[in-house]
Amino acid sequence: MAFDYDKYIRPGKLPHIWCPGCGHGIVMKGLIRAIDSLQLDTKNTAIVSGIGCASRLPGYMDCCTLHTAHGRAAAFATGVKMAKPEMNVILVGGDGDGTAIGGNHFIHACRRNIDMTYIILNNKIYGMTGGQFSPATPTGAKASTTPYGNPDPPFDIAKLAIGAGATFVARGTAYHATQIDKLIAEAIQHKGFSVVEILDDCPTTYGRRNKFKSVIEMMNHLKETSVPVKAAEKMTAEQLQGKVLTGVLYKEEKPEYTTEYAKVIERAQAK
Ligand SMILES: Cc1ncc(C[n+]2csc(CCOP(=O)(O)OP(=O)(O)O)c2C)c(N)n1
Ligand code: SF4
Ligand SMILES: [Mg+2]
Repeated sequence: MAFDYDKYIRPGKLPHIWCPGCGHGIVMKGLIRAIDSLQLDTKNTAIVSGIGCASRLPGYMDCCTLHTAHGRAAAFATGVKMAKPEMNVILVGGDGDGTAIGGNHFIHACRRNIDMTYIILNNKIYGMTGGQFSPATPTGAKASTTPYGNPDPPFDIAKLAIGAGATFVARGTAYHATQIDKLIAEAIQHKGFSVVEILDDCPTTYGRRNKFKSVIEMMNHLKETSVPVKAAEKMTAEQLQGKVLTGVLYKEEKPEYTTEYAKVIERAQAK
């Protein structure tokens, strides 16, 4: 029997705003399958976003949702988790929202190791506002603000998360759609701050400027440039040139923030 996505979608919120060929819908379906596989109670699951095409995702989902200010999803989500530690808290947003205007909130959420899952939809561009370059735009790529090629080096978002202290970091792609739910489900089950970067596509503002002739070409690019971590172990540095690793990239157990904060309250009340 076909999977029933409709039971997680808010009736009346469709059609969605995404362009034909946009990868964001693929990620949303992965998130829905992850929530379903873990049998999360949607009334006890908060999905929080900032601003951008990616950040419109929670609005379609029949969960407890917050569409907040640009770059501030981590701040609002932290408030939700601190007030209701028993809730499942999932953040969704784009590369621009999470690593440009929201970069500060992102690194500090990683550092605190608060038990939430941040799904970053990295299409390497500010899609919603017409294709300005983001901190994830590759060097040399064309954006509306870099018509002669981007001079900046991009962030490796997964490495940034690991460096800032996230205790579970994974990466997938919109091409490998059937792996997205598994990565997200593992991240949600991890006790601590988990980041799942999904490389996806924006054919409208990135693809057209960067000579991708079709969405299929963009999807094939995601396929050809990604290598699962296990396969990478058997490859030489030369073979890995220009490739990105996918799968679970990092995992460790560390004290979780809301649990530690409860101990602080206990100590204060014992005085
Ligand atoms: C304070 C503020 N600054 C700028 C904007 C304009 N703005 C809206 S979305 C966006 C970028 C979104 O890019 P990204 O997070 O990568 O999402 P995408 O649209 O690519 O999915 C910007 C700059 C805004 N809404 N608020
Ligand atoms: S502009 Fe880009 S990111 Fe936004 S909906 Fe269209 S394809 Fe998706
Ligand atoms: Mg983007």
